[in-house]
Amino acid sequence: MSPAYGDDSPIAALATPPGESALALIRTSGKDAVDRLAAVFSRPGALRRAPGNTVVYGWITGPGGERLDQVMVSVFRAPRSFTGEEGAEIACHGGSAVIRGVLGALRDAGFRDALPGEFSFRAFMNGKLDLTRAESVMELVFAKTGRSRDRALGRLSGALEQEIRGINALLVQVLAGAELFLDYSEDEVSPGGEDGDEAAGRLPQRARAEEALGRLRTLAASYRLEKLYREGALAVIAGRPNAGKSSLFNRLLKEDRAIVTEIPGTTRDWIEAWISLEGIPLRLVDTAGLHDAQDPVERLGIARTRELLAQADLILYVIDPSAGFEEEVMKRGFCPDQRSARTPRPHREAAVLTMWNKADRFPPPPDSSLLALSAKTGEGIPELIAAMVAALEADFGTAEAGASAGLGSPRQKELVDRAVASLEEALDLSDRAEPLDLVAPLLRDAVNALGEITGEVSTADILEAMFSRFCVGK
Ligand SMILES: Nc1nc2c(ncn2[C@@H]2O[C@H](COP(=O)(O)OP(=O)(O)O)[C@@H](O)[C@H]2O)c(=O)[nH]1
Ligand SMILES: [Mg+2]
Repeated sequence: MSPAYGDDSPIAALATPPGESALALIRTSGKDAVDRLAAVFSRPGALRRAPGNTVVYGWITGPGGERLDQVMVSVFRAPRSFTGEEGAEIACHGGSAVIRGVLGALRDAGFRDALPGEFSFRAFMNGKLDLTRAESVMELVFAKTGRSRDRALGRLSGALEQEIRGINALLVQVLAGAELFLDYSEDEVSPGGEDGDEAAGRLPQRARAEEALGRLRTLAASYRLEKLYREGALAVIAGRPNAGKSSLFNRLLKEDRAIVTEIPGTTRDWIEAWISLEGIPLRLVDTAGLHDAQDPVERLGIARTRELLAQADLILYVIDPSAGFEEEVMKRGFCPDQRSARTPRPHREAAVLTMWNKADRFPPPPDSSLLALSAKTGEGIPELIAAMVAALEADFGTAEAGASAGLGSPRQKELVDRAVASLEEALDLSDRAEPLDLVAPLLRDAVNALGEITGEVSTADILEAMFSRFCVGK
């Protein structure tokens, strides 16, 4: 039978990337993990006696007692460990033969290979982490910028969990009030009697329900911005050949990555790189110039440019004033050629920043509203960066002042949306004086949705689907 989440066998996994490095970390967890490890350790007594949170030096040994590697073992005793179980972390040398050897010895000692996310799964099952914190661990692994990391750390330290639990506490009070009222009216008030419609129309503690709804909506609204920090945005540099797109790409990257020449059509395939735009992870793409190309390779490049433009969150449109359509630009405020970029936007409007490049040699007219810059000298680049940040914030939203809690995964967003919808319907029914026994189940559903976010209410399927997306060793 294949191993499953939730069995309690001792597990082991490499937690660092495979390959050559100074050190590698191999994690173990499970009942009697330290004793088992002692069976393949040069100083079994020292290891068995080691208290929690101490480090023991020694050798991992093979089946014939031969030395496999010199290691440091950190010992953890239940419940004071990441998983809540007994465990040991082996810092060995980071070579593939060493790692294979140590993992082999662990298998001989009765450890099985951990499933993806199984350490976090056990931490959750043992009450060490709620689901929002468990998810933030994976966010931390993938965080691309300092700000992405800070957002994930806020969730790891429980900012989102607390907010969800706070909102849930409000809703539980509202629900309890409604249910009490229902019980009371069943027992004490004769149906259809004088007091019969008391049970209708009035949601006890309505103000609390409204406060909960407001806080849930704030959380839902945080999602796009959080997603921006987590996954980043796509910015595509476009414009006619020779406008200076590759020069701008290199300038923003602070590196000579793309080839720059005075020959039009130099960039044929697109080039991309991730940059941190004041903490926003940005996938920046340099593209082939847009024009009526005859060369088949160039035409394919242009087709790709159009595909990228269709997906972009931000389009940086570079105008070349030396190419002789300054007047048009001046009059209309944008390049006539911009329309030939024919940016199909299936999902949403991408923000377009149009810039006047080569301002070092061709100063823009005084009344021009375009961003003037020089990719060559760097003049105007800080202003461009500020405009890019502003455009993305206008699109994705800015963090509400003081709001530390934000949503960190699509799973959380779906559940908050479900809670908002149920709560809105509950309030609507109560406004229309519908009976409370129609309102109460909706409140209950909102409470359940919030319970699923933290994991208080969850099923094996949901947990498995979630943790199996994690890295092995986490
Ligand atoms: N004077 C000046 N020349 C520039 C500037 N930006 C690019 N160029 C020049 O314009 C030519 C085309 O630049 P490139 O970045 O390859 O343009 P692309 O075809 O749009 O990628 C090169 O000779 C660059 O040195 C600028 O800001 N000022
Ligand atoms: Mg180029």
